[in-house]
Amino acid sequence: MAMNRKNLSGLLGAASLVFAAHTSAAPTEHVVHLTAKKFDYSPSAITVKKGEPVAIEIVSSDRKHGFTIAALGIRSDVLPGQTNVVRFTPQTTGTFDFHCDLFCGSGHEGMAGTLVVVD
Ligand SMILES: [Cu+2]
Repeated sequence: MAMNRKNLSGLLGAASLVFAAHTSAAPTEHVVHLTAKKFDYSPSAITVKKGEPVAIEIVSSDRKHGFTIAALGIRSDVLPGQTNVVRFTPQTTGTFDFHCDLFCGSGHEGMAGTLVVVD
């Protein structure tokens, strides 16, 4: 009887391992690399899919910038010397402007790009 219980818990352990492996493989994140510098973003246009989780990894090659997509309520500081990650899952298709919202010099006003969300 004790033997049976041991076998049963071994079986349950194996089952939960399979379950864990399955759930961790779930939604794949679309990673986008974005570089910020005076006074642009590269690339300046990003295309993502509606309903697909996105991680925008932003690196500054000079100074502190900002990154904001006002229409989606998304913003982050972009600090030099680190990867600044913005995560979201777009729920609506369309074209959304993003721009730098931290004054970074005389070209700051034009530091912008577009996020395109497609079906
Ligand atoms: Cu700026």
